[in-house]
This record gives sequence, structure tokens and C-alpha cells, in this order.
Amino acid sequence: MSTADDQKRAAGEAAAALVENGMAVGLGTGSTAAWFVKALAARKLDIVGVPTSVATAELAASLGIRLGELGPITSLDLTVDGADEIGPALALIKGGGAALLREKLVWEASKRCIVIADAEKRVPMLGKFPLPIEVVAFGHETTALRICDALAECDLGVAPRLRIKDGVPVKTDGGNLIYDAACGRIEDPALLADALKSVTGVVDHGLFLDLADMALVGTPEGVVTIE
Ligand code: ABF
Repeated sequence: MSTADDQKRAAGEAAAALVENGMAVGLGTGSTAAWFVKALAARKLDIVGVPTSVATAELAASLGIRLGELGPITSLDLTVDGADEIGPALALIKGGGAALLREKLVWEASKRCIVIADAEKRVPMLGKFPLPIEVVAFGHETTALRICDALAECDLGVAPRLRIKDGVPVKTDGGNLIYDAACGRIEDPALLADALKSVTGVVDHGLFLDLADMALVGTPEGVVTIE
């Protein structure tokens, strides 16, 4: 019986096998993505890695992966990253690791995006995992009230909660804050995504829609490919 970590590792290693010499590769964030980075480093390819977080940059550098920056690098060949939920049509919830903004920017600059996960991440409908929403710190309490209104417009009567760790609001690498909305069931992810993006003070959210080209999911029977 494979553990979740066994499944994450298998998915990460399967993704690393798809990387080719000469690629610019987006490096995701989280424990599953860490397995990918370790497997990629072991291949000692001539690639440049573009990290989606400070944590991933530090891990990749420690393993000898040559790093580049999004910006000077405007187009990547492939990004591999984890997720908190994988729903129908490869709609994702991401951001549990508070890296959603840099992740989404790297994904949007990539020709191909592969999501890697353990079997538990597959769900019939998004929403059980609280949806991360990144907001600017200035006046965030008023932004939270506007988020409430946007959620209500989508028939989601839930109040977003400021993400706190060790008694302190969690700050993203970019200095923003995260609110989590325990939606339960997101019937129309696209409607919710549009509603949230129109809220002043919201930088972005953890709904990754029409961005993943493929999923590699570790299961007790091996790695399953979903396209
Ligand atoms: C990151 O991977 C986040 O977007 C997502 O929350 C996280 C999943 O973490 P893990 O792989 O540790 O389950 O990309």
C-alpha cells in the first residue's frame, strides 16, 4: 500500500523524466514539486529552472540546478507544479503553499504545464479545500468584505478567513496576505474566478482554470496520466 508521499514522489519522478536538455523549466512549490525538483537535479540536464517561490529557489540552488528569473525569461518550455485539488477538466485549486501568484505567473508563461499529485488530490468537484485568495495588505479587512459580497453573488455564503500561522498573518513572497474561503462546493469555477478578480484589492486566487495540460497522479497502482 503506497503512502501519499510515495505517490507524490512517483508523480514527481515521472514528470522529471519528461524534461529535455536545453529547456527552460518552471519549478513548482510544495512537497510534491520538491520531489520533482530532486529528481530533475539528479538528471544533471543542461536546463534553466524558474522557481515559483523562494523556498523552491533555495531547494533547486542547493541541488545545483541553474536558476533563471521570470521576466528576463519570458517563455518557458514546461512547468511542473503541485495542487491542492484536481477537479474535472483539470481545473485546479492551488495556493495552499501561499505561492499562487508567482505560480500562476510562471504557468501563464509556459508552453506546457503538468500538475503532479497524490491520489487524494483528485476530486469530483472543487471546493472542499478552502480557496486561497491573495490580497494586498493595505486595507485588507475592507477587501475581505468585498470578497464576501463576490462570494454571495456566486451563491457561496461563506466568509473568507485571514490565513494566520503562529499567531501572525501569513505573508507571501511578494508581501501580500492570503484569505481562505471554505466554499465547500464550487459549482461554477469560472464564474467565481471572474467575480474574485473584479474585487479591488484582490491580486489573484487559487483557481487555475484551462492552465494544466496534463496531470500525473500517483496511485497505489502506479502513476496515472490525465489529459
Ligand atoms: C503548490 O503545491 C500549491 O499551489 C499547492 O497548494 C501545493 C500542494 O502542496 P503539496 O504538493 O505539498 O501537497 O503548488
